[in-house]
Amino acid sequence: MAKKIYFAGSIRGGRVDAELYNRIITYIQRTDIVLTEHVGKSNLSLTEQGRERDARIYDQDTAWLRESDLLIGECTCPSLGVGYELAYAECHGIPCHIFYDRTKTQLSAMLTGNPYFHIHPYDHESDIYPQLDQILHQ
Ligand code: 6IA
Repeated sequence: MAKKIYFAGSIRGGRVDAELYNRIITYIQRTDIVLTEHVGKSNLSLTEQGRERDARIYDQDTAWLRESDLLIGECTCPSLGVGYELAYAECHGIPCHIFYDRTKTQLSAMLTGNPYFHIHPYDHESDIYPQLDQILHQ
């Protein structure tokens, strides 16, 4: 059965990897359901639009997190929101897989130091997809 995947990637933390997110999301969608397809879109509005609108984003995203089977995060570009989502997922027992490009960044010790998280450092984007196959089809 298709899994529900919460894909987490930086939005206000910076959109330098947005195209990579989109490729990962498209790959996952070949077999499974991505609840957060918007994270890979190129035309996202990054500007703050008030606490009320952000409250709707928070409510929707935390509801999706609670119903997801798995969180897959691309964490090369640091993001406070993604860090929060990882901690939220851990609190709700959602398995979390974290990818990051080790040639570009070092991950926070708060992630690599937590044995709850499955950490997948990679050197090339092409390393990501076989690992996704294993995660999604185990
Ligand atoms: O702190 P950041 O903005 O980098 O946090 C990014 C993470 O928070 C992502 O993994 C998203 O799941 C979540 N997130 C942050 N902003 C939004 C958002 N903004 N919409 C949905 N999820 C968000 C509005 C864009 C919308 C018009 C599509």
